[in-house]
Amino acid sequence: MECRNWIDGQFLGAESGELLPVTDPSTGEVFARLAESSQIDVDWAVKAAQRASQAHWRTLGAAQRSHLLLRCARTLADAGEELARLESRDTGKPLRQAQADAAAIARYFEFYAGAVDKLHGQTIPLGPDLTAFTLREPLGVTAHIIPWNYPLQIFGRSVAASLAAGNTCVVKPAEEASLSLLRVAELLHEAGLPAGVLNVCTGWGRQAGQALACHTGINHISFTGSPATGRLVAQAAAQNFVPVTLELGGKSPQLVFSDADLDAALPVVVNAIVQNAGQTCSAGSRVLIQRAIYSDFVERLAEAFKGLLTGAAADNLDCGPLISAAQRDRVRSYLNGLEDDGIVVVAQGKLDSQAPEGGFYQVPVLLDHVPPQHRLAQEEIFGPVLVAQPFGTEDEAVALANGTPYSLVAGVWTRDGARQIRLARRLRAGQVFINNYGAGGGVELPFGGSGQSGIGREKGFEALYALTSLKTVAVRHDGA
Ligand code: TXE
Repeated sequence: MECRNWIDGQFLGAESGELLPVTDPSTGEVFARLAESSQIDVDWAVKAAQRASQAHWRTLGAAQRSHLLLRCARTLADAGEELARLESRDTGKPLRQAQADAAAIARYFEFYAGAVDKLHGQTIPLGPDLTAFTLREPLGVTAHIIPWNYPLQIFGRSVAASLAAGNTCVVKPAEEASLSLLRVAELLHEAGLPAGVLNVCTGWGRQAGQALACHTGINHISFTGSPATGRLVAQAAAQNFVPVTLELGGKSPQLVFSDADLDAALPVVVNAIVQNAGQTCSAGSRVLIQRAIYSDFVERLAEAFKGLLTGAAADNLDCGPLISAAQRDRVRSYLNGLEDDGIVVVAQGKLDSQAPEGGFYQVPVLLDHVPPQHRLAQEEIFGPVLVAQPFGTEDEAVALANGTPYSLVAGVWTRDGARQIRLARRLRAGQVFINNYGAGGGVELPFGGSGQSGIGREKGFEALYALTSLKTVAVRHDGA
């Protein structure tokens, strides 16, 4: 399969003619090639987006934009199975997880289709002779640099919001997983999205991604990825005084108190680290357990981990492969020399006997006795590795939970209502979930962190506010 960029309503090969290989994580085999875009291709895409913005998109009536985005949502929903199969092959995630992602992208378009005509300014009373009001205007062309872990979902949350806000978009998917987004671009065109409103340039991050981040025709950048690359993107944005939204991952804790409904907590704690093989920005990668129930709960987690099966994406097991050999080696590097640090592997999942030889597999691992300052407890591993840590008091739980450079999500399991509210306020996280984790996807819920987790909020109405420019107008009308 040879794929081209989607620019100005058509597929176009890279100007250089160069291609880069796409590997199936379940087998390690190359099964497609992508256009290796350079600054020239990115420039074509940005110019197409600028033309579309000026020609019609930014001035299109809210109701018309809403209807069109709703048609996009229906088209994506109809193509859900096709998109899920593509995503599953490309990213290695079990098919049912990719099906959930395909449903989510349609839902993002549906949500933002419904939000377009509810995006209002305000009126500000200034006295009898002056009336002031605010207008929310499109920014222009927005850039979307997307990682490989959830291409469909992350495209949905940032591109649907940006189109709804009246912007046109240029997307740079990850070199490891671009296929579903090229198909999405084509489908959206079929649904009626005019040429140039959405453009997709594939290629290497340091080449196509950097060219997009630095382009002077861009008016906003949404980036999801690593803190190191996020810093480069923010520096590029600073050169052009362009606002950025950075979503840079986490080391999110789930706090399990002794009064919690442990039967309810257990499967959710396991799923929060096993989903997408732990390659999730909001993965619950630390479980903090109150001492009174520590051994019992760790034992129950261990039983669950031993039953987890890892294998090829198409086999739809608990866990698929990691995205690449590099990511697998990165995760394994965290698991070397554990005994020297006194860290205990409490339990591991199993590799399916049918898993192809060349796939990038890492079974889920549950670790105990990890010192709070150890890199396993501090750094984002981005693999199916869960660190268990005990705490005594609520204060200790909060100190442990807040004791990393990240602050994306936290989960709390307790039946004590007052403690639920106290912890919701004391935990340093962009989202706090009480007696659940993720609220079923959260298209409507503002999402993002601070510190090493990034800057700004996506999802919900907050995304629309970030993707519009606020203009204040004051009118003097003497004699009123
Ligand atoms: O990320 P990068 P990588 C974390 C996770 C993972 C680590 C490395 O811990 O192990 O990052 O993953 C594009 N200018 N997350 O190397 O480099 C790149 O092409 C502009 C967490 O894949 O950040 C891709 O599209 N763009 C995260 C995107 O940036 C550049 C999801 C992400 O790649 C660029 C992914 C540059 N100079 C990784 N260099 C999350 N928050 O969910 C690369 N890119």
